[in-house]
Amino acid sequence: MKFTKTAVALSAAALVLMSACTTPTVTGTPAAGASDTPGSAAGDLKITILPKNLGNPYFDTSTKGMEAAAKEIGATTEQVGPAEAAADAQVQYIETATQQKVSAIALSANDQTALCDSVKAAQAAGVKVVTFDSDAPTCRDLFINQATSEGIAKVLVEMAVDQSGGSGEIAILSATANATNQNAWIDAMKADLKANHPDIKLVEVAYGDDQDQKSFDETASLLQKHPKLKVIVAPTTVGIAAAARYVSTSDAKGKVMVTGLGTPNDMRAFVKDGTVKEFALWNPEDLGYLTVFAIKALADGTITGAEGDKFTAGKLGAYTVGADQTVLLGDPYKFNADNIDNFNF
Ligand code: RAM
Repeated sequence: MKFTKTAVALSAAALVLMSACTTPTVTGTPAAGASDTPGSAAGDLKITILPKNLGNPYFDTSTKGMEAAAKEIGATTEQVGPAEAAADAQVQYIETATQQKVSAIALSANDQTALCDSVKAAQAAGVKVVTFDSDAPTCRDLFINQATSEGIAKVLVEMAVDQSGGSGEIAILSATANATNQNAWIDAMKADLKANHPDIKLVEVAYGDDQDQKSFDETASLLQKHPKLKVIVAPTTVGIAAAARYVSTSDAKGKVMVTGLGTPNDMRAFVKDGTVKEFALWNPEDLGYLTVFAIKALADGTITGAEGDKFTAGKLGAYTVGADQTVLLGDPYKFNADNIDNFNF
């Protein structure tokens, strides 16, 4: 399986990813073949990486994959971004990248549509805009999707069903209220619950805004408001870690299970102490790596974004563009006490 092989192979280097920065910063790989016009040859390829927020280990890991791919193909990357996940805070970075005439922006969008004016201005200036992780479907050139919304929702619901015993109250602790990715996953979860699990009641969707403290406080509030709660599902790496930390030292430990999408390194202690039975994710490093190879293919004309277009993404192998200019990384993967020590990211 692509995910497993790669994740294990990457394990040696991954602990360095856990360092966090709290203020907007710029990081990057050294310039290769500098040019001040948008380039198409790999040597001219300049990529601005714009995650939802900085200081989030998930994006530290996807950026690491982008930098590795950029090094392989001789492209240049620069990571910029806001400290807090908000669409308006991302606009200025898109505008700056446009003025700098970079070749492409790799964007995890904090809102489906709010970034589209600045995205369209970037495109008009010759900049390719490729979303990864969280989409802006009406304006980007290509979306690199970690897994289908239905696939992610199915795994989240399966874990909630298993950990609740198939009935009773569950709550969702999400990221920001406008996040394209979490909202798509939550909609698909609601449909799955309604169709297949009528005995499970989703009592609340709370928003921790991908901030540790807010997610921690929202967890306390969910537990207080819903004394019969059985499972908190947090489809965000920031939210699940904060929820598990709160529950692990509260009376709810052992009564309310925490699950969702997390990184193995964030969740390891909570799996070992029994707060978390099982959670899921894909490999964010692979997502970043694939994104840069897709950008290269778009920039050099190997693909246009049309369904059926094919390109090769280095060590990950061959990919085909699907419907709606989307490239799919693969399926989510479940982590539990039996396998978590095989992963280090
Ligand atoms: C957080 C972000 C990101 C999401 C992961 C699961 O890091 O919200 O967009 O994909 O969680």
